[in-house]
Amino acid sequence: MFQLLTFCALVLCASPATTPAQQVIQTWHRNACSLVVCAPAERGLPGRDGRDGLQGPKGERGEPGLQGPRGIPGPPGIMGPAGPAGQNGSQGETGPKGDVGEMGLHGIRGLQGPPGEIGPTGAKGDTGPQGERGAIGQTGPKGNPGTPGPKGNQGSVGEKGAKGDVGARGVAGPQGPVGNIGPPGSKGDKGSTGERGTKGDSGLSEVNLMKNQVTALEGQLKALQASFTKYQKVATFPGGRIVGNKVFITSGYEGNFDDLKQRCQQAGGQLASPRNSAENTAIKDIVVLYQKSAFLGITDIQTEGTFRYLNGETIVYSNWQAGEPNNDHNQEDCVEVYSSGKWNDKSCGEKQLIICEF
Ligand code: MAN
Ligand code: CA
Repeated sequence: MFQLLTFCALVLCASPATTPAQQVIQTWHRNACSLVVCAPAERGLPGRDGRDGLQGPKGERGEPGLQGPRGIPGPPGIMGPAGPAGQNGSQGETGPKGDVGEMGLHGIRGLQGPPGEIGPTGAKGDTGPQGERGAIGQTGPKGNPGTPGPKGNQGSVGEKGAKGDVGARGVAGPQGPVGNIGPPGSKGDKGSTGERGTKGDSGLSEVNLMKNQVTALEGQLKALQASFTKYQKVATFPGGRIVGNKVFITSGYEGNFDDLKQRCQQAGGQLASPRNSAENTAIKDIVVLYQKSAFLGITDIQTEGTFRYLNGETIVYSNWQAGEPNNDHNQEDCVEVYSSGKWNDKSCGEKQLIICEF
């Protein structure tokens, strides 16, 4: 088989095939393994229908074809030079308000503000603890002498007797009441610790020690009372009187109201200002002793007809002479005490006896 094919190929390839039809023929011959004449035929036998005809003459030129589709645009040309600047356009109208922007970041904390005003005063505090018991009060003043006994009945007329003896001295009056307990003293500072004492006797108990101390204190107190009484006598001689807690005393000086008032104040007291009959009597006694009327610490300078103490308080006691106060000549604002103890309103410019109270 292989040799046959080789043989056939030698025969057929004498001239190359030039048309599709020739190629078909060559192919067919190879397969059928038959002899084919490849040179052109001249007036030979009629060819087989449809397979062996000659190629016809070239046809006339055809009508021009339809225009083809538009080509792809070419690349842009090179940019020309810049033209002159145009004029500014007129200002446009204000645009609409934009939307609210997003919330910004949290700001930095501000500086501390100034201090506030001072607050109102706080409520009153609780009452403090009760103070310690005060020291025992001073001994009261000596009592007034007792009143003399009633006068006896008149006897029958006898013979003229001899001159009688001098009568016995009257009995001293009873001692006055103990004075009021003084106000509690303020607590003293704690003393420094003393040096250690020598060892005491072992015989006395603590109670006995205290008894001895009390006995010693009683003796000291008795001596103090005696001394105090003596000094009271000295202090009130001759123009002084003691009534309760008050001491009325004169120096014998005489002056107008303002003068006397100032002198009593400088001495740490004030012009005598009786608040009851006992005090008024003590003042009267001094007036009698010095035989000179005295000004009281009472006036109606502030309001005519209304008498007040020097501290402005309206008087709580009075002992006016009948017909007084009369504000004689419309210039009597001060008060004088007569030797009777009665009061009269008097011109403050008059000179009177000074009596101060302490
Ligand atoms: C008389 C009376 C008093 C008056 C004095 C003035 O004694 O009229 O009322 O105060 O004179 O010196
Ligand atoms: Ca008068």
